Amino acid sequence: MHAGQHLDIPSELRERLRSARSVFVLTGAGVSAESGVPTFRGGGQTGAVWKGMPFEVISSARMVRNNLPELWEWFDYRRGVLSDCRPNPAHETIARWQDRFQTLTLATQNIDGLHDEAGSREVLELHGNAWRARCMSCGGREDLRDKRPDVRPPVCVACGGQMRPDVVLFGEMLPEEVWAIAASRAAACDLCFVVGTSAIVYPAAGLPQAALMSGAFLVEVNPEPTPLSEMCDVTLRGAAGEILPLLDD
Ligand code: BJW
Ligand code: ZN
Repeated sequence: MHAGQHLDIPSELRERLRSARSVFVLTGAGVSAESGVPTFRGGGQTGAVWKGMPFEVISSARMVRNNLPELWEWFDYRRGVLSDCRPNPAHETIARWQDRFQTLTLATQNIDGLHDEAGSREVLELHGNAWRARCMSCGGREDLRDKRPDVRPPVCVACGGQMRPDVVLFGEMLPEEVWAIAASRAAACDLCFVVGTSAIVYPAAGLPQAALMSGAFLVEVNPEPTPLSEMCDVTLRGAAGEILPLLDD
């Protein structure tokens, strides 16, 4: 029996879903857990250590400077895992919400591209995308599916420069424009969902707090409590792929 099937959706949330005009959704690794993508900090399968290095070490700005080949090895491995993963009912429900609400903003910390694959448009990818490379000389971006997998680091077609994974590592700034849109939409929404994130990595974890401060109704979907749980109007404990479809009934 699935946890979500026993879950009662509070009537106030049903009412908010009916009346909401601007909905903001922040997702994290947990939304892709049921697709088989490992999370970082728990919740089933985790990918927190690789070759004896915690991911905070390997996924850090320092690795770009000190060991770019190993950083590529890590991300090539991760894409290998991702290539077998497909969107789950949580991604699909969020994609349907584009047609349900007047404004739907989806900001994700995930780099797996699964929201896009589920049909979400204009996904705000706060931490980049594992399927893209970025030139360290000219800033040009390329899809890795179009590049030779045996040349590492990949070489930029525009300028011949070395490329790096187009992801935001610890100690790096988030893409400025993506962040600006996410921050302003969070502050303008009336209903905010926080789905499958441990909510400890900043600045992303500040978005639901910005929504709350602007008067939004805050809903968390996560099997485990997080630092945000106490601030939420509703916490739905369970797997995103089971709970989110219940909100469409
Ligand atoms: C389910 C489920 C199911 C399971 N259904 N749910 C303030 C204090 C101290 C430090 C900082 C600070 N502000 C900023 C920092 C530094 C740092 C930071 O936040 N550190 C914290 C750990 C404290 N932030 C940064 O460095 C950021 N940049 C920045 O701040 O720039 C300014 C600056 C520049 C220079 C110097 C200082 C500041 C950048 C952060 C980039 C994060 N990048 C990563 C790696 C990306 C590449 C890669 O994939 O390798 O992004 S870290 C990793 O964590 C990844 C994730 O996007 C991110 C968030 O993790 P997420 O998604 O929440 O996953 P988990 O695994 O933590 O949680 C999964 C959840 O799902 C759990 O809650 C489960 O219960 C749940 N779950 N199954 C629903 N079926
Ligand atoms: Zn270039």
